[in-house]
Amino acid sequence: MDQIVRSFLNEVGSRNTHEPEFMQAVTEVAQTVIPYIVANDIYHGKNILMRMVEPERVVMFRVPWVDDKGEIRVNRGYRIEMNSAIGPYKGGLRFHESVNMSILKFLAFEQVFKNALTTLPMGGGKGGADFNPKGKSDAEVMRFCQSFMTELFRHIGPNRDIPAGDIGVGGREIGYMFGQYKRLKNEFTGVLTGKGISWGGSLIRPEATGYGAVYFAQNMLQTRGESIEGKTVVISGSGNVAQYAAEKAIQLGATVLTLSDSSGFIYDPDGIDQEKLAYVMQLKNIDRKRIHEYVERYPKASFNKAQKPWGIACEVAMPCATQNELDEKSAKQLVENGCYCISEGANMPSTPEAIIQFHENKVLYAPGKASNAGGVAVSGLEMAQNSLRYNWTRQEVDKRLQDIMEDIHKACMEYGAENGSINYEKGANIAGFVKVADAMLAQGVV
Ligand code: NDP
Ligand code: 2IT
Repeated sequence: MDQIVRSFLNEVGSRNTHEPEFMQAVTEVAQTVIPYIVANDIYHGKNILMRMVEPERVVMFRVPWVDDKGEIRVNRGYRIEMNSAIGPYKGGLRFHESVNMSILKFLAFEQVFKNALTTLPMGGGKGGADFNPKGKSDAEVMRFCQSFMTELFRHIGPNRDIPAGDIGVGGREIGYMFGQYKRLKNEFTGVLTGKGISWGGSLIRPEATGYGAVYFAQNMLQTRGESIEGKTVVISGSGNVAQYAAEKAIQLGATVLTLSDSSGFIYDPDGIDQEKLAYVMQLKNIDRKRIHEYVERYPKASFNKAQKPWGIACEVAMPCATQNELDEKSAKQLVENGCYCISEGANMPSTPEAIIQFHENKVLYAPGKASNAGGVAVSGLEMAQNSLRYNWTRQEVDKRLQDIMEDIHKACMEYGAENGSINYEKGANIAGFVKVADAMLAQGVV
C-alpha cells in the first residue's frame, strides 16, 4: 500500500513542484483515501484521485490599483476552480501577503472535501491575492477590491462560482466586491456569500465557522459522555473564526484563556468573558488594532510576544489562525498538559507530525475540513435563501448549522471507526471523497 501511495504522490509532486502546502494537503488525503479506493472496486482503476488533484481551471490575473499617495501598485489575483462535480465552485477569497498558488491550491483541494461533507450541493474553489490589507485605508481597500473584481467578475456567477471571505476578507471587503460586481453586471444576484443582512446576507454567517467548530468539539466530547461546559479552551487567532469560537465556547460555559495574532498571544488567567470579547471585537473589527492592546485594558492578562498559545494548559484547543501554526512540539506540549480535544477552526493548522501525536495519544482530533465546515455550510444556506428570495430567522439558521455539524460528525464516525475509536481525519477524507467520486463517476470523463 505504501508503495502505491508513494508512487501516486511522486507523480503529483513532479507535476506540482514548489507547492509544499498543496502537496501536504494531497498527502494527507492520499494516505487515507488510497487504501479505501484499493479496497473498493467501483473506485479502483479509474484514476479518480488523480482527477481530483488537478484543478478544473486556474485563473491568475493582474490587480493594479492606486494607493492614497497616488502611487500605482500591482498585486496578483487568483481563482482556483477545483471541482464542480456536486455543485458550482464555492470557497473563500484570501487577501494576505503570503498568498501564492500552493496555498490557494491546498485550500481549494480541502474545500472540495469540506463542501461535500456539508451535505449541500457545492463544488470547491478558492481564490485571493497577495495583497496585505493591514495598515491600508478604507479607500485603498475599496480601490483594491474594485480592481480585483473588475477581472474576477467574468469568471464567477451564482450558478458558476460563488466566492466568500477568508483571511483578510470580511464584511467590508465582500461589500466592496459585491458593489463592483453588481455595477459591472447590472444584476443583483447572490454571487458572493458573507453579504450584509440588508443586502442578501444570512443571519449567523459571520458566526458560523467559529460556532460550528465549537458544536463539533461538543459532538466529539459527547462520544466520551462529556461536554464543553466547564472546560478550559485555548484559541489561536483573533479574527472572524477565533472570535466566534470564543463566543460560543463562553456561551456554553467553557473558560477561554487565550487569543492571538501574528505578533503573539494574550493569556487571561481569569478567562475572556463576553464583555472582554466585545472589547476584542471592537479592537479587531472596528479599530483594526493589534491583540496586545488587550493587556492595557485588562492588566491581569499577559502578552507573549512572538509566541503561540499551545504551552498554556487546557482541555480543548482550537487553532483558528492559519495553516501549520501547530507543530509537533506544540502538540506534545498540549498533550502533556492534559489537552484531549482539538477542533480546528483554521484550514490545515496542524502539521502532519502534530497530527501523528494526536492519533498516538488518542486525542479527539477534528481536521478543519470537518470542524470548520460550518462557515461554508451557512454560505450554502445563504445561497438557498437568495434563491428563495427569503430570509430565515437566526434560530432557524443556527438549528440547521447544528444539524449539519452533527451530520458531519456522523459521517466521520461512519467512515472513520477504527479499533474502538474514531479517526476523524480518515472519516472526513473518505466521506468527502465518496460523495464527490460518485458524482464524477456518474458524469463520465469530463
Ligand atoms: P481573519 O483575517 O478574520 O483572521 C485571521 C487571524 O489569524 C488573525 O488574528 C491573524 O493575525 C491570524 N493570522 C493570519 N495569518 C497568520 C500567520 N501567518 N501567523 C499567525 N497568525 C496569523 O481570518 P479568519 O478568521 O476568517 O480565518 C482564520 C482561519 O480560518 C484561516 O485558516 C481560514 O482559512 C479559516 N477559515 C475561515 C472561514 C471563514 O468563514 N472566514 C471558514 C473556514 C475556515 P494578524 O491580524 O496578525 O494577521
Ligand atoms: O475555508 C472556508 O471554508 C471559507 N473560507 C469559507 C468559504 C465559503 O464559501 O463560505
